[in-house]
Amino acid sequence: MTAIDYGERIPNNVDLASDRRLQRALESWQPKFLQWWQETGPAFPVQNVYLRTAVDAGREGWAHFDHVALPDYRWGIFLAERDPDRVIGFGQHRGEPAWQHVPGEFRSELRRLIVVQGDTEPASVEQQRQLGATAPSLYDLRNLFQVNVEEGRHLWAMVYLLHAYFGRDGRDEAEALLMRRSGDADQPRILGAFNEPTPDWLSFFMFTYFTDRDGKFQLGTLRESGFDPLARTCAFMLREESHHMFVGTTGVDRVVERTAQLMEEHDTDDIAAHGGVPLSMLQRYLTFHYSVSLDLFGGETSTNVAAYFTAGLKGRWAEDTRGDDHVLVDSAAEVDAVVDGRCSSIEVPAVIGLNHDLRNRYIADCESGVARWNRILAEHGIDTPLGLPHRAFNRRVGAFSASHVTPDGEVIPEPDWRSHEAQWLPTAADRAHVASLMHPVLEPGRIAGWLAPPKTGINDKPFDYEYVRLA
Ligand code: BYC
Repeated sequence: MTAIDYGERIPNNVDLASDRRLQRALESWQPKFLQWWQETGPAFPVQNVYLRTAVDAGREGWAHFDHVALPDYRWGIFLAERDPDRVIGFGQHRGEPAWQHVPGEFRSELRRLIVVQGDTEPASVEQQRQLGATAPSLYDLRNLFQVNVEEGRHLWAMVYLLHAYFGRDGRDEAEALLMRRSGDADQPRILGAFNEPTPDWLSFFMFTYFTDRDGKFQLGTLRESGFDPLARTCAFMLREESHHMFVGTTGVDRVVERTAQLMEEHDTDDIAAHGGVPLSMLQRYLTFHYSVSLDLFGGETSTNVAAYFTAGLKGRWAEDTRGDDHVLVDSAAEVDAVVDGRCSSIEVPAVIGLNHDLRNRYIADCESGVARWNRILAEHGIDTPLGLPHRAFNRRVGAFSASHVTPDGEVIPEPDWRSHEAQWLPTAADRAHVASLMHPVLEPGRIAGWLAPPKTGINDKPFDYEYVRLA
């Protein structure tokens, strides 16, 4: 294993220096990346930020914290350690040595998976570009920038694979990753949720809870890949990703906490006038972000996912804990479907239903978040809990996309659904209220009035630490 060399123009632990052609190709992509970062990355000017930088791909002491000027952040290529004995864990090649090169017959599928994964990373940076200007504290501003630089690094992770293993096509795809833009009418990002705006910090916390969590689960399936460089890249990305989950989980925690405090203090549900986010509004934001994130798992039945699994390219979440044959040729599974006008399920070959399998794991994880937010509410004596809507609600992709389904899972005519939409999904008035709360609070130790301060700081620093030095 090569240690991470920060003496190189592109820090890496893949011994880039030994492959001059690849190094040159990546060095010519680097200024285009920096230009993209300049144009679409964080717009809020700061002097420097207390950031975590990866210094080792091993388990212990892998990160280093220091104040860094954002343009000087060292984006690099870090793969988790290689296990020379690793074998493919699923599909028709189960038991064969993991591939160190791209098998010719799976080239386009593998490239597609890497491109889709890669496309989400810059998209999220673009979506969050303007948030710095309304940060509720220096602590939060620092976390935003940390998430942004790491999503930028995750783009590097995918671009490395494209350049190193896919020749000319890979280099073209790497260029295209810098050309598409979140929300652009002509060149949008590939997946739906990555074209939705993230205009305020409540959306940011919901995004990092629900949408980054899709990232956790998708990366978990790619970590199982028979293509070893992809598996190793994703293993390392997942380590960074856990901080993004933390930002979402504790971000929503803190909004819920503050909402509950204001409800108690003023003895009313209607805390909008007191500078808080009312529970009903929180519920609508939660419902929106959850439902668009469910779409990110693709259709309930998919021949794409069957092909990925059978080929050994994309496994299941926690593949090695599954008590079946890991090939699934003769297995069946129940997946969600609309049957006779109702939300129900149908039996399909298991390989066709693997998006559903992954979505189920994701839903269980999301339920744990809701349970923790409800515990916070209960601690304040509030017994109107938050909840996840039915999985069929507000779907644009898959079995339910043609139906209009209530948050309770009832299929209803479209006009009825439309007449209730404002109860279920964020309204223009909700967005205007949340926007009205977004005033920057940028003195160390201070916090905006619509969320509680964090329980602990970053890397053992106190909350009032100067996490960001302003320009
Ligand atoms: N929007 O066969 P189907 C992250 C397309 S997030 C638009 O049902 P499949 C992160 C689909 O591409 C994780 N299009 O689906 C989070 C297909 O098009 P083609 C990102 C969609 O292929 C926060 C067609 O519809 N990683 O890391 O089985 C911040 C039929 O689809 C959508 C991955 O997604 C949609 N929502 O599964 C930063 C992993 N859904 O091929 C980062 C890699 C489907 O017919 N990607 N379509 O033209 C995949 O595994 C699969 O591409 C998907 C879709 C799971 C996305």
